[in-house]
Amino acid sequence: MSMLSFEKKYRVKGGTLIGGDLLDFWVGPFYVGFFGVTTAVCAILGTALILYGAAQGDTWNVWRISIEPPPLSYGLSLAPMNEGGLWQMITIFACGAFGSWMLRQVEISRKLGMGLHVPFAFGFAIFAYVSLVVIRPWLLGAWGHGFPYGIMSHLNWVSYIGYQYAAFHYNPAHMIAVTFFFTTCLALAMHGSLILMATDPKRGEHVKTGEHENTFFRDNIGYSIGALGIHRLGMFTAISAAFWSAICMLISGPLWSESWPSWWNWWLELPIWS
Ligand code: 07D
Ligand code: 07D
Repeated sequence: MSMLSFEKKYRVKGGTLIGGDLLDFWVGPFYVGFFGVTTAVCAILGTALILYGAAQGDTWNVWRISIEPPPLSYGLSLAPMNEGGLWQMITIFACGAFGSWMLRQVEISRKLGMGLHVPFAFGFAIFAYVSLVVIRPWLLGAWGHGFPYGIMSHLNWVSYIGYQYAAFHYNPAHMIAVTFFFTTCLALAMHGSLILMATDPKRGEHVKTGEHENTFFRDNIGYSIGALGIHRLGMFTAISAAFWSAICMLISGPLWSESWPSWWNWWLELPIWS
């Protein structure tokens, strides 16, 4: 059965969040829907504005193209196009594209009668992005605190903000986020390798099942989290990584504006040392 004829079984009408069955159809394998259209519109306009901004700049070197946010002096007001207004519009379209993509995932999940785990998880990536370019700049009172849209320039921004707080590694929420990123890699490496060793045997050998997988980990470390459990753990560590990343930036500036190492002075001042 070809994939498309198989998919017909799952091409269920309804489940849309807006517009009834107005755009409730597929183009090839892709579901369109209201939010498919808004994603495409926002993504095309955002990309066109980046290209327009690049045309105003002095390079077509893809690594060096950069669309800068407005200078801090513009505060939270709208800036002229060539002084950060372009960045503001691209940010609006980026938020529109990411938000629409998430809502399209919601519609597809509803059509298939599935949980909303995927859009929920993607929501954490969006939260991390929005915390950097909307919430934190807004809390600090200027859009100029957002990061520039360029491949190398956004790295300079990360480095610059890091050194602004002397040693960003001392930010406690950054520590938690980094730990969750590392744990996610550990969990995915263990899970991916376990599934491959069970289900991708040498030619002529039998595929093993969950019993083998559980037994391997019980023999190895005394405990197997199980088939459902590993996916719950993976989702938890991954969304926690994005969540604590957002928190580590939302507290940098709005809550703590000195160096992060000096935040730890509370530890040195504990009465137990005296
Ligand atoms: C593998 C899924 C595929 C996605 C890819 C990204 C674009 C951008 C834009 C020409 C894992 C496609 C890229 C559409 C083109 C223009 C203007 C996801 C996978 C392949 N970063 N970052 C990269 C973004 C931030 C940081 C690479 C985006 C924050 C560091 C790529 C965002 C901070 C390093 C990129 C974003 C930060 C990178 C590879 C948004 C903290 C690297 C990304 C929207 C989070 C690495 C040259 C990747 C690199 C890198 C894209 C935000 C830090 C260009 C779209 C401000 C330290 N970032 N980034 O594989 O090599 O992600 O940079 O928030 O070292 Mg970044
Ligand atoms: C924001 C991306 C969202 C993406 C979206 C989707 C498209 C479509 C289309 C491919 C959050 C985009 C999709 C465009 C593409 C197609 C077809 C993800 C986002 C919505 N740090 N640090 C982090 C580490 C240092 C600093 C986070 C490690 C230094 C600052 C993470 C180290 C200093 C910021 C992290 C280290 C410093 C961070 C990033 C080690 C610099 C942030 C992950 C080993 C001198 C950022 C919310 C993230 C953050 C961030 C890890 C070092 C500064 C925890 C491992 C000491 C200023 N750092 N860091 O957030 O928290 O992903 O952002 O040294 O802003 Mg750090």
